[in-house]
Amino acid sequence: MKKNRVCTLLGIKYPIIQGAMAWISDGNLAGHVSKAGGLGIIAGGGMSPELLREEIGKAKLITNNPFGVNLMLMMENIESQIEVCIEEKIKVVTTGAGNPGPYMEKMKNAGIKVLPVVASVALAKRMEKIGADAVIVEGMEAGGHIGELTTMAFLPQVVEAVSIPVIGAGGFCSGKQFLAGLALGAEGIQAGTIFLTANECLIHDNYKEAILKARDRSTVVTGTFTGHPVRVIDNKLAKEIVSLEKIGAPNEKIEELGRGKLKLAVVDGDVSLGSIMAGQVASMVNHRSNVSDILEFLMSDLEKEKKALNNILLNI
Ligand code: TUI
Repeated sequence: MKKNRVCTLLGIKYPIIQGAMAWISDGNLAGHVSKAGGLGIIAGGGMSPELLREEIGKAKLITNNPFGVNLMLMMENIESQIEVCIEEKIKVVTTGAGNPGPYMEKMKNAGIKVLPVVASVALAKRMEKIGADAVIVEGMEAGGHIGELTTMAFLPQVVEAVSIPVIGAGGFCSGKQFLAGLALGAEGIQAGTIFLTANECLIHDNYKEAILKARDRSTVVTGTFTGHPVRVIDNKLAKEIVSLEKIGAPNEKIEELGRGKLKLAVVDGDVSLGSIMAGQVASMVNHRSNVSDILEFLMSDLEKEKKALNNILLNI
């Protein structure tokens, strides 16, 4: 049987990528995910090149397995971040919030596998044309900065449109969802929210408690009107932003209110006035565990659901 293309491409055991989470996925979390057989990703967004190098160093102390770095394309220090990735011989870069076209050749020449997050079928096709190794298709079930389409509708459209491997993101946190992603044509998944309560995830405990307490309708999308939709757990800050949006307050005022608020929740543990970014599956994350247990759970739950689905299919 042919090996899974995502595992072969990335040199990993399980086709599971830990989604980059700004202020959250550091060298420690990424190192442990890669050590356990997935692909850990250090979120470069908001980091200085020096800090990025430091976090890469931490991950290297944890594992010799490959791990990746996520680059947010609107960062002004993007060029120096790419230099750090090249110097540190990073194997995989994922990109978010834009078009990595201008940097593609440089990264490919350095032997980096480039996996852009795409927000449309057109961008996915363009990425394939300019040499992307795979694309990450993120539905709006995801946490943080999101696009407009759902995983269910968007993922199979990209799968039809490109020949490179497609990785599904947004809404993945169990064997059933993993299996559904594979059924839609994904060859791997990216999951972020499921790692928020991992013991190796070094965020403030209040943030973890907010995830553990979350229910099915606990997340809301702020910033729809400013053109920067962000999914967060509903709290005082989210309500303030949404009410400003409803009265048509100027974009600058709304963006100003949101500035620095992710750090406030992640580092200071202010879960009332901070931004608790999380996906819709936050309600399914109900306990704390080690990263390796999370990966083992996803793989064994997938196996269980494969069998259950086989039985269902026999009767239809
Ligand atoms: O980037 C993310 N998720 C994020 S970034 C982040 S940090 C942040 N902090 C405060 C406010 C906003 C963000 C938190 N979560 N996901 C990847 C992603 N990329 N989602 C959507 C896109 C995207 C959007 C447009 C990808 C490409 C794109 O291309 C535009 C074009 O050129 O067509």
